[in-house]
Amino acid sequence: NGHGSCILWFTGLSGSGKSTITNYLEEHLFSLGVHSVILDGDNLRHGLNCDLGFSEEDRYENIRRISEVAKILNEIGLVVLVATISPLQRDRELSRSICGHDLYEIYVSCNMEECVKRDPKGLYRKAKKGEITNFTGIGSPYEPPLNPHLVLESDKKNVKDLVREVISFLNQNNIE
Ligand code: GGZ
Repeated sequence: NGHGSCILWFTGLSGSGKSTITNYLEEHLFSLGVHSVILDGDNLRHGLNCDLGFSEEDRYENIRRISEVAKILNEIGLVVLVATISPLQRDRELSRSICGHDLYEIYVSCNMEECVKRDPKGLYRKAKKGEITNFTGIGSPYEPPLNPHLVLESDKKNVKDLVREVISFLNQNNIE
């Protein structure tokens, strides 16, 4: 697009830190005078995507809708921060084909053990007891991105450092 604003697409396991990172990043960008908007998979599932579950088809539709919204918001000049598990390569390719070259894929990498330890909503516990059947990483696959623009090691670094890494990535690539 003509104004150089981007879509930052954060993918990673539940509990990897996508929401925390995007929230800090939004604040940080605001302090730099850059307006951004967060599209958080978990939040959107209460409204726009409240008819969708976690089957492969529903996740696909979830990603498709989020991509279309991201594209519209980006076209009006906002930096868009997408935080969604988006576990499948195929679905992330779809978002790329909808959003085009303004989309940057950021892999929030966190080992499973750490995610299970954090378990902020007790979902891993439920999944292990069989109360949630298709939980990502337990009964449902997560395919790590093969060629992400940026990897954030959230099991090794704190949120502030990770946000700094995103900002310097944007600066290095002249992205706003
Ligand atoms: C994965 C699930 C599931 C299952 C409920 N699998 O960590 P959270 O709680 O706050 O965020 C997760 C959110 C995942 O929504 P996404 O839209 O990001 O998923 S996807 O991109 O795969 O469509 C998790 C909660 O919903 N949650 N059940 N079975 N996550």
